[in-house]
Amino acid sequence: MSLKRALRAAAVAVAVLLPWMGSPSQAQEWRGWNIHVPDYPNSRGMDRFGELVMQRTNNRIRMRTYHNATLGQQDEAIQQMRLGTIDFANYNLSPFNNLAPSTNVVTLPFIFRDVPHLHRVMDGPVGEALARDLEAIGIIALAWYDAGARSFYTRDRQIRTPEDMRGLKIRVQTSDLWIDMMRALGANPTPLPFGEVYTALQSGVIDGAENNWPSYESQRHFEHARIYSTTEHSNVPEVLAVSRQRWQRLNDQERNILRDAARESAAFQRQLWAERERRSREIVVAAGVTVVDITDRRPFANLMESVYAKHAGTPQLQALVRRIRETE
Ligand code: BDP
Repeated sequence: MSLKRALRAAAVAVAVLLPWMGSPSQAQEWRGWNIHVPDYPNSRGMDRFGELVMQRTNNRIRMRTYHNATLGQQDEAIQQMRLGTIDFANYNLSPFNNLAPSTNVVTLPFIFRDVPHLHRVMDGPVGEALARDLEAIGIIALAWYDAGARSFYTRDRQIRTPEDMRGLKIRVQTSDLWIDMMRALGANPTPLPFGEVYTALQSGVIDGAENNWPSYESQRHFEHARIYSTTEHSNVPEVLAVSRQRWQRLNDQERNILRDAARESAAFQRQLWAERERRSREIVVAAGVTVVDITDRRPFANLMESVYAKHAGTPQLQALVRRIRETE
């Protein structure tokens, strides 16, 4: 090979390899995935995370969050992070149920006693076990976001007892645990992406769905599902995560900056969350939604034994369930 050709080949190799080597001091653009509207607590938490990282790295890591699921629905976005085409995101933990076993434990119905209990669990050893499982599939968990309690909302039927759920077509996230939970209640589970729920409610393809107050309100599901019954059957939390591919190329100082920024953004999100739950409830009530307040949830909880046995039945998962129950 002539010297000229060898030099040209070397130059091409450098041009191709440089972006992959990604030396940490080099400026980087990070794309963030988010499913929610821009003023949602999680969206504002992610924006705060991005601002803090940019400031503290002197704009070496530039972060932009794409709200409103413009980069795709949740299941696709998880795959994209694993492939390294999405760099950071806020995900609900249910879509990980079939991928990372310990996420089943925090999705289980009626597992948390209240919000302070949930925070203590997530900020302790159970949270660490979840983070290890997520890392194994390419997702680095930096902090946990609140997602409140999920309840059923329906087009026509008020839900007071499990008998009221019989035969109802209820939308769920893509997760075997959720499918079995609905079956145990006598309902007919229909997995659908979040972005399709509004139209499915409108057209009557489904009879109802389940979510927290802020999602029910901000996605305008209340326009077609006019009855909200406070079963509060799950408190599955959310993660603020970055892709392992990006993470592996950061130095220690950068990792610390990201961890601190994530922790601060989670404290901010949790504070906004509590306010937004109240406000969303007020908005839908003012819009004429019927709220069915359920005070005795035991008839629902009593039907969940088979779900616990099937989805948290291994010794490891049983140990995590025990840990959660023993957490003060
Ligand atoms: C919302 C979560 C979001 C989920 C959505 C759903 O914040 O991540 O995608 O529920 O039900 O509460 O799909």
